[in-house]
Amino acid sequence: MMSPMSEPNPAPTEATVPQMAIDVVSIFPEYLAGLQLSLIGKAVDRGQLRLNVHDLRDFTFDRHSTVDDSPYGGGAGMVMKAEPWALALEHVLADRAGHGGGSAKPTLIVPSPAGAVFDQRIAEDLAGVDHLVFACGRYEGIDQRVIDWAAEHFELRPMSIGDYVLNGGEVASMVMIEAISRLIPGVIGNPESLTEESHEDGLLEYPIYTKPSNWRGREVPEILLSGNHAAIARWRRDRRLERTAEVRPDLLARLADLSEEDLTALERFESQR
Ligand code: 6GU
Repeated sequence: MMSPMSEPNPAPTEATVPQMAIDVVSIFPEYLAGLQLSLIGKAVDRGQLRLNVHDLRDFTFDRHSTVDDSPYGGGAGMVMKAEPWALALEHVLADRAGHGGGSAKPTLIVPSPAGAVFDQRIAEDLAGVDHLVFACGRYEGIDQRVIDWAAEHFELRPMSIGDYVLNGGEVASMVMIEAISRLIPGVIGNPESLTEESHEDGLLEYPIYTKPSNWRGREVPEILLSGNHAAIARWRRDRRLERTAEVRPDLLARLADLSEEDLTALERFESQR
């Protein structure tokens, strides 16, 4: 299993070429320990993913391992100093060269509420990249000059996970790593469950049920017990349209390819409201 610190992963149990390398730099590397669990940890064990978490304080040389200082121009809070970040990112670049590297620049994701909003389309895009680096800032953010410097060595992607404020980039990075890594072929068990899920085609998922068919007096919708696969597929499509219209009308507005049947179903839901 991955060490939460800067140690490389142990040798994979099977000889596999990693499909992606992920580096995370943080002052709280222990935060990222959760990535060892479940499917992501297994992919690391199988050698499909190379995952290294680095402690930013390993790249400081003063007695207090200082990573922050007060902002020029004044203002509240602290700013992360440029030099530890430059040294950490240079370490990641050198490490990449040691692993044969790719020809393209690695992608540097800087989690920040000021970034573009991460979504399923971006996750799919990033799942095709061979090396992702996450720079988890804390405090008010990172000195802009090291971000500008990094743009010369990395494909820079400032990313937000939504319109709210977190204390740092660690949790946001874990969200993005989970969303991205499960799209890498072979990392998640069942590829069909990838195509049949919310957001994959812009609609929310239909409601699902399992045994018993009567639970505390509540029946499973009868059509699901009918064995009529075409009718079940239509029912599920209708429930997806209904749910999306109800909860996320913004998603429906973006869909161009709704069928005649879909539009009729939507009109029916609309007239019932
Ligand atoms: Cl990526 N980072 C922080 N600190 N706050 C956020 C965020 C990221 N996305 C939304 N809020």
